[in-house]
Amino acid sequence: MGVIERYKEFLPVTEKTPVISIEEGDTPLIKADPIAEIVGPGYNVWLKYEGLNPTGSFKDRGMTMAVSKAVEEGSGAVACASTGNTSASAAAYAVRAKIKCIVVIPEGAIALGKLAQALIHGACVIAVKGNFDEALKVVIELTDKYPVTLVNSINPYRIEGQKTGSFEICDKLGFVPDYHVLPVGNAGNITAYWKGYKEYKGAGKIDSLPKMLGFQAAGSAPIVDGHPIEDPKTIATAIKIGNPASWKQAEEARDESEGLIDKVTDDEILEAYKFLAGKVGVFAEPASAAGVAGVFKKAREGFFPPGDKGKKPKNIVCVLTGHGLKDPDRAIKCLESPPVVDANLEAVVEAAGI
Ligand code: AN7
Repeated sequence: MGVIERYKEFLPVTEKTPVISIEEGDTPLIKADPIAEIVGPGYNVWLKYEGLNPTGSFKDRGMTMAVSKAVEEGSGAVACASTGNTSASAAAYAVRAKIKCIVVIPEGAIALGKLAQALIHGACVIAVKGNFDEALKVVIELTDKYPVTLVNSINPYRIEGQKTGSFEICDKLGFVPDYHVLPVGNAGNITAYWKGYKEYKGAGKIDSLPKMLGFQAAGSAPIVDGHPIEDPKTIATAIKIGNPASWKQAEEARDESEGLIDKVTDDEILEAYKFLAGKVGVFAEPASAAGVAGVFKKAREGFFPPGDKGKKPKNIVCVLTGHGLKDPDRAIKCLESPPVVDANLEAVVEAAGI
């Protein structure tokens, strides 16, 4: 069962809405003690592993809604600009809906796995000589002028679907986390999670709200720096976005929740990326590691008040937005190549250091 079926009472769907689903959602919430140890005593850290969605990222939660509503409204085509994951998701859901999918990507700037996905699902993939922000501008114009539905997160149904992530966290934990941590790119997801928590509270399902902690990459941190970034830079290509569409909503989530939006350097992102894979056993893409890098940074700064002995631990949930296999080049680039030895026992034993 996908997120529409499971959470339809909270979603703008009716009996008539055709549900286009690939069984998204219901992703694991993994306890990450090695991260909690760094935060300090009295804390639990949980990883919402969105990389285990059908196309390997959180985008599927929003795409099931956006594509279902597009089909309900009679649309025959969807389009998006993308740093990669949105395009992979849109392409797959368009296949399920039997409609056309147009994907506009910044040339040479999306991770290999994501490009492979959009292509193999048969989307019409167009690379433009520009960055994500420029690609989005073109797609907005395209969908304004032609009968094609925009499925970037400006589409309100995307936010509706993505808010189900909050519901799952509360349902699985049985309580509300104290801190909700996530990377911020175009700022749709922080908007969606905050909406989800508020609606669950409004419905009486939970009785408190988390503080929202968002993290941008230092070279593309428009919200933190307070102005659009014309030429954003970061190895975390998913969040290489200089002028987020949901900027205002992200600030609202930050302020209403008494949280923060901060930035982390590429070195900090890579450190968290390797820590997740090497110490926790969970492989997430670099952008996803930005949230965890933020937790490390804030822990170093003494942001998290020390837990009280004997009291209930505080809980931090980090959303790992995309699977590590999306960007295999990055993993290989930031590590040493394996040694090549002769194909005999001695050589392998020696190389293994047994
Ligand atoms: C892994 O695919 O914008 O702040 O075009 O792929 O909601 O934009 C991706 C964004 C975080 C940021 N982590 O989320 C796209 C795109 C991963 C992502 C983000 C993205 P938003």
